[in-house]
Amino acid sequence: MTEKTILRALKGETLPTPPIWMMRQAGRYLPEYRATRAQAGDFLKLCYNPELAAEVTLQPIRRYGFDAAILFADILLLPQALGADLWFVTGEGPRLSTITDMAGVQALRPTADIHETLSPIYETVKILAQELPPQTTLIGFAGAPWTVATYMIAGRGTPDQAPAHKLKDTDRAAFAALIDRITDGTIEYLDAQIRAGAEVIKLFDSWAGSLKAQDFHDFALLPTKRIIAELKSRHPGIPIIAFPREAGDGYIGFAKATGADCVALDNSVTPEWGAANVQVDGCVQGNLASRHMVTGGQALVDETRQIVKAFSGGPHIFNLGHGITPDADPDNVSRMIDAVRGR
Ligand code: 1CP
Repeated sequence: MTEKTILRALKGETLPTPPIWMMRQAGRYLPEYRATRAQAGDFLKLCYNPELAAEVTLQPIRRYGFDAAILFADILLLPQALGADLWFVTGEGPRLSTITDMAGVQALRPTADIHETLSPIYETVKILAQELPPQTTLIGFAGAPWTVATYMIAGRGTPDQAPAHKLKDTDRAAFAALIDRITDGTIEYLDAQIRAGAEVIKLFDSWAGSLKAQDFHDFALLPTKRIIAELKSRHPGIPIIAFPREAGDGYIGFAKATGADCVALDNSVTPEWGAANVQVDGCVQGNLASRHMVTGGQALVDETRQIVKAFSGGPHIFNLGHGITPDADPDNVSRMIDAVRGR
């Protein structure tokens, strides 16, 4: 069998048609997802139910034939496994118990204990490794340490990550200790996902854009580099996609500096800029604005074709610049895929 298209792109091959998947491809815009979530009871029960989590992972593969499936889970399960309380408020989002000082960091559970909480996630990966079509790549993931820390410190999503910046700037030792604990946990969590059958790993640093200069280097770049080095030493050749969202100039050289095989671009940069500044170093992923999945029309087709064209000179995996939103029209996803595949 020829190698899966996503894996070929991640090795640096320029393909005539870019492989495609979509951030949050299993999610609330799909009626079949909403039905399975209702069956599970709530979002966290869905994450920890291997059969149902595998089912929602497979739904967008059945409906659209994406080239990759992403494990259905959440970046906030690791904080929970490290001892944080976690719950989801319907219509609002996640809530966690907060960490505000070194005592809070020291009260976290030992890294080796995370598997007690996370073992159902590895079961989901095992089911998917069995059930996915042979051409579909299975992506495992975690949040990057800075992004996970912003939720563990604030106890919720924040527009400017102010509580995390405050801890970083007023109690650097506690903040750095927290980043280290998350980094250690992330390595073990992803190692277990790979052993269960994940073929690619993606690190989501959704809030990387709020770190500047030295902070970006210390808390976005270095922890990512440590995770990648450790995973690659345990699993030689495992491909890794880094997503330092809204990093701006921080995107330049990020793959080389961290050892990532691919850098995912958000839509604050143009594909032409991405091709000239990031794709020169290897594979890129991205970067259609998710609003086109809501608004559709000719703009969706034109923008999709422009992105495919801009990245056609090198390795590229087509994706959105961020996750698809619950108000998206499932038919617009089909239109995007048709435009990518030249239909
Ligand atoms: O109500 C619901 O059904 C929950 C909505 C939802 C979903 C579908 C959440 C809550 N998480 C998820 C799944 C999820 N989250 C996946 C599964 C795979 C897929 O892509 O289909 C992945 C990869 C994530 C990653 C994730 N969770 C990130 C990083 C990517 C990003 O979007 O920036 C972040 C920041 C989270 C936290 C989170 N989980 C859920 C929400 C609403 C949020 C954001 C909260 C906030 O910042 O306010």
